[in-house]
Amino acid sequence: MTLKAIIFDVDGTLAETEEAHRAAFNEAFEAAGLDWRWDRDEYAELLHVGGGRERLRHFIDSEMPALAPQWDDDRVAQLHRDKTARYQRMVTEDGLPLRPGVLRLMRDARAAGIALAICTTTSRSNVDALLETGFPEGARAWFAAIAAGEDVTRKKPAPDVYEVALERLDLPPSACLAIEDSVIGLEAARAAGVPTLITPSTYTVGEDFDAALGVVDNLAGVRLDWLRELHLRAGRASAS
Ligand code: XBP
Ligand code: MG
Repeated sequence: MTLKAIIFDVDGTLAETEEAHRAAFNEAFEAAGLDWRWDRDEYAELLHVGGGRERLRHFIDSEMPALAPQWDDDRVAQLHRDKTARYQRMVTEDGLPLRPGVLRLMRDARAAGIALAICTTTSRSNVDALLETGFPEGARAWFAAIAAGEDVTRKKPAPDVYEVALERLDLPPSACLAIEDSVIGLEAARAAGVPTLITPSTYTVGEDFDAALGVVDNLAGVRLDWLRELHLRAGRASAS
């Protein structure tokens, strides 16, 4: 089937956002008078839980179960809201550069009539913050569909957020290609039937991407013709 849409993951794929997320978590912990601090190694482990609120819940339940009764879901959500505000301030005030090749590939796809979509476990407001700072003005209109964390109850690796994006695009999964940076993103896209190219981020390099269509260091060298060919081959392979 012809390639009709490219679905981009956000965190780790459009930009190396996770250090800002980690810093925002640690700032929120400090502001709340908590002595929790996540270092890089611990955060790399925690990233296997998709969604910051879910990640916090998992951390409390697994690392400090004795405290869990004091941390109901509302309290976790409140702490996560503060983290989100801090993250957005970092993105809008400091800016976060897009990864190499992202903008060019998007422009080439648009020029070729291929739709763009976004599929992420982070919040819609975090996506907007990145769209407003890292992208040219008006880039929000480039995307035929945006599916974010609040659109689903089950986050990646569940396929739900991809299913929402496909519904909004009104396309079958075989007409799309996902670009992800992580194994949980790959699992989510594949579970929704979307062939996936991986561009590992600093946090996910070294994960097992055997199930991906391909793995590239970044999108700088990725040409649209090559992507179309990759997608076509995936279609032929699944038909045979
Ligand atoms: C990666 C995630 C997100 C971010 C933090 O999202 O799992 O949870 O780590 O964002 P993506 P929130 O699907 O874009 O790779 O704290 O807003 O959840
Ligand atoms: Mg990601």
